[in-house]
Amino acid sequence: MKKLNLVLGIVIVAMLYLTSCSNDEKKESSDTAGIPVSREMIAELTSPPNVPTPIGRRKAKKLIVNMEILEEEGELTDGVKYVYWTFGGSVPGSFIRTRVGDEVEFTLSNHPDNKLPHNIDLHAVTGPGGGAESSFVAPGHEKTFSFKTLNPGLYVYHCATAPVGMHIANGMYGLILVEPAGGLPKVDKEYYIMQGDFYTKGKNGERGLQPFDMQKAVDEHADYVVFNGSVGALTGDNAITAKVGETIRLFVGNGGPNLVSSFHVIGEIFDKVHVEGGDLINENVQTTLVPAGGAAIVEFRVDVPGTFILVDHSIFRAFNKGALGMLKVEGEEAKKIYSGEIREGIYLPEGPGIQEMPTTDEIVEAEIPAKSLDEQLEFGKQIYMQNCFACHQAEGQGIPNAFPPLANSDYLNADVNRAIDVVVNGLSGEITVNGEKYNSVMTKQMISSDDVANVLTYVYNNWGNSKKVVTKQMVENVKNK
Ligand code: HEC
Ligand SMILES: [Cu+2]
Repeated sequence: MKKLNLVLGIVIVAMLYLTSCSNDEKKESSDTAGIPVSREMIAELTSPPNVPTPIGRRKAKKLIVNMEILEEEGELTDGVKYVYWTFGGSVPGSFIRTRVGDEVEFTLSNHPDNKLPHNIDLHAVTGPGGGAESSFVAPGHEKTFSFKTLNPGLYVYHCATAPVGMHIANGMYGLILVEPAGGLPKVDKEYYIMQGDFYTKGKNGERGLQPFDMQKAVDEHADYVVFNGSVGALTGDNAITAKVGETIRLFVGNGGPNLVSSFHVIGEIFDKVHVEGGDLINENVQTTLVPAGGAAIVEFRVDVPGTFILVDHSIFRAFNKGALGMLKVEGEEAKKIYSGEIREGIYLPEGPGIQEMPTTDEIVEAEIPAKSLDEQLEFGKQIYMQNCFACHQAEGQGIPNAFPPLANSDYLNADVNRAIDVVVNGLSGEITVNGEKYNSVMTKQMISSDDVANVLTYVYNNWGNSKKVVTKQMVENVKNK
């Protein structure tokens, strides 16, 4: 009888415990908007692979985040220069660490030397565009908006200014962590790693300053796939480190713009993975998927010394395109766990040009030229919507301070050969259109002579322009001059 009472007692206590638990949880997730904030605090921002101090037991605060956008030249790999567009001067951008209930006051400033307008879409924001609509900012200006962190997790942020893919491809992404109340469990080491794919005019390894290649980006033919913005950002002297017996937490993000990452550490098993950066915890995982525009938190204890290689297990990306990092672990060997010899540098990047197969010439499909003015206008409209619309807008009205208008444009109408040249070769430097100054960059448009003729004919015959007809021959003349 006594035994039965005891069992009953335990069952009742357990039931009470379970119900109170689930009530608490509900409170947590539905009431985070109501968490009060006490005082103000300036957020610590860090560049990769470092992360700011854990939130620990601190209360929710008004958290001031000041982030500056910088467009600057960097090195994609030895001898290959690239103009990165960055949040805070690094790729990925500065790591932001918050807790649930924080009221984040976010100021985004666009350095006066920058060429383009930008904005920020934080996946941790509940609100239109994730902040993008409130943060669109021209060079030399700043914008402030605020949001409350409602959901814990690891989130991507990125620029969402048209052409969105181009801004992301140039490095405009990073991570923002929202810790639960009381913080994540303590670990010994934390690091920040983010994958991205890059598209250059030249092949992988071709030296010099390499411009972004829109066509390769559209085709998803990445020349480089890297961790933390460049080949070698996490290898050799840049490797992340730990000691035997330490617990490690990696905040892993993927900026894309295109590729999904199969994140894996050679010689380790993830003890825990916060799947997709959310609450679901999986255990004993070999490889975890990190979607483009997504993240994961992986945790493991290092038990033996050696160099552990971080890869995107889509393996040509690792050994031939750069998606390879290193974790160097020092300490006592643990023969019970691993008895073999430990050699460093078994896995070395192989580089691009080693096992190239002989190629046959690319087959170029014959263009079908437009047979009438109507057809030219129809084809031209399609090209416009695919290639020009993102910047110059649907009615050719442009965007003030950023993209000049094509509607009623005195610059366009004054000189047809100059307009052809702009589309064929791109344009940078100061120009004046309808009395307004623009000093920005238009990338060279990788379209055929027929398409240049069609799109310009479409533009000239719309929105109050001078109704010129541009022929393929005129385009070829400009190309050959
Ligand atoms: C990435 C954004 C972008 C795209 C895409 C783009 N342009 Fe431009 N375009 C610009 C910018 C910026 C300038 C001004 C450059 C400067 O300040 O030197 C410009 C200037 C021009 C001009 C001369 C100025 C004017 O307003 O008349 C023409 C003509 C033009 N673009 C046509 C096109 C056409 C046609 C396409 C599509 C085939 C296109 N552009 C695609 C950004 C873009
Ligand atoms: Cu941008």
